[in-house]
Amino acid sequence: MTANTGPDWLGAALEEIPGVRVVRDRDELSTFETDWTRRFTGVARMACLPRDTAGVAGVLAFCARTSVPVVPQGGNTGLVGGSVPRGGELVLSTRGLVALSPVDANAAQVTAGAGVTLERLQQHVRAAGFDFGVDLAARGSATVGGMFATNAGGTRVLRYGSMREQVVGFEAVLPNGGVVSRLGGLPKDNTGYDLGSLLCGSEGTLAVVTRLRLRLVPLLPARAVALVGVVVPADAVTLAARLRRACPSLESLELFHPDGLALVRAHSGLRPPFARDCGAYLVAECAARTDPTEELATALLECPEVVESALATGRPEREALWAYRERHTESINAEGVPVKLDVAVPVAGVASFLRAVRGEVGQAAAGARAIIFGHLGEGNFHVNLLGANEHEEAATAAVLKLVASLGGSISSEHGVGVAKAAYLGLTRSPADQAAMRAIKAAIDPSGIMNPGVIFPA
Ligand code: FAD
Ligand code: 2HG
Ligand code: ZN
Repeated sequence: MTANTGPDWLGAALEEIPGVRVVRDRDELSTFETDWTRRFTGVARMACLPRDTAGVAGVLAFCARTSVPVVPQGGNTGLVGGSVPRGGELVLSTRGLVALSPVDANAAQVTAGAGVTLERLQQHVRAAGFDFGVDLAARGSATVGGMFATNAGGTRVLRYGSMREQVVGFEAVLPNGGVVSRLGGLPKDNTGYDLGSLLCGSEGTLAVVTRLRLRLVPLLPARAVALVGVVVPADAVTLAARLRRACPSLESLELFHPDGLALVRAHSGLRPPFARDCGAYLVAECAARTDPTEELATALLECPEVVESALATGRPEREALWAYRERHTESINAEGVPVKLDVAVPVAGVASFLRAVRGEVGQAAAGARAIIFGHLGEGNFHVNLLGANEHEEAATAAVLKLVASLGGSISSEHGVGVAKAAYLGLTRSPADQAAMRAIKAAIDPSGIMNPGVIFPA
């Protein structure tokens, strides 16, 4: 391989690795340098796109030998700044790893390259009569590798769990170039440490995942969606608990507030869902082999918290109701560059959290707007702050401390990235952090993998 000399020694060396495309052009590089929110941006030294596992191994082995820091990147839809360079790293894009095996119908599994988008995976497995257990609005760009690396959640966790629960095997390249492959699809395999579980949620700080063996779920053809208005957010919490008990086919329970609805409407032109305004809104989706509309409608009839409701069974009508919830992220982005906080509290603390959080933001950052929505089923809320200006850090600290005081999580489904690294100590003890750092040092001794992510630089 090319000697470590000359101005372009890195690019020249990477280009010698079969199947690796190197990007040096500044215009093309800029597409790898800024995150989806526009909050996180940095200059990449260059980018490379391997087309197979051997290519990834060649790149990582060379970078470890020459101490070149690497930022793995999938669809670049991550919301915590972990997928873009901070300054001078090599971006290793997985977009070339797009192989997709035929669906193994007997095992209800499929093997997907890390760069396969969620949408492509969904189309592929649905054509074979299966479905994938995780769904999220960034499906057109988010890759399965990125979803694994962040242990993505989304709108179906209530029924199927997060990304970790969908993975029966993985292939990954360690920073020394070693390839770990456990793609046999064995639902039971207790041979030593569960490295896949460790890599899931490691945000590119330990390895580059190259392929995943994924568990599939039945494709449920009959669906019903309800959009419900309630008087106060606490009513949505009670209502959610009732629906969980009453509807065995329940798949999603999502929450949003009137300020978020107004923002979505302003940016999308959608009509108001109801004639009168409500204090909070809940989206509930049921899915089954036979039509679950009656199950959902009957359950709602028995819930005194419901003041407004709309029910949809056909796909376009269901999508129209979901749009009020799913279009929050893009509408917030259209308004400005938000501070994104992705937190969770135990079910018992949800009502207290929703009562207190706006007050905390108001005290820390007068005039800031807090748009709060999310996955009520898991107590997972997205607190998006607009207009916090010079008080962004104070408002972030106030919300995360509130979450910690309620026994919650400061990073529920998006990851720590660089955005939350400074706050790790709020919910992870010194012993816990020391164990995580020891793992990082053992697997990535030269510290080339996504430096600054999870652990402060
Ligand atoms: P990237 O953004 O490219 O990377 C994310 C992290 O993973 C980075 O740290 C990166 O270094 C690392 N990484 C990426 N690929 C690999 C790999 N192959 N090996 C090792 N490390 C890797 N998230 C949710 O959990 N639930 C939601 O409901 C949800 N909805 C969203 C809606 C919108 C509109 C948007 C923009 C984002 C949403 N997200 C959601 C966040 C985002 O889509 C997820 O975090 C997703 O998992 C990121 O996938 P990606 O391919 O874009 O990864
Ligand atoms: C969602 O649930 C995503 O829609 C994005 O996790 C959340 O924009 C956000 O803060
Ligand atoms: Zn979410």
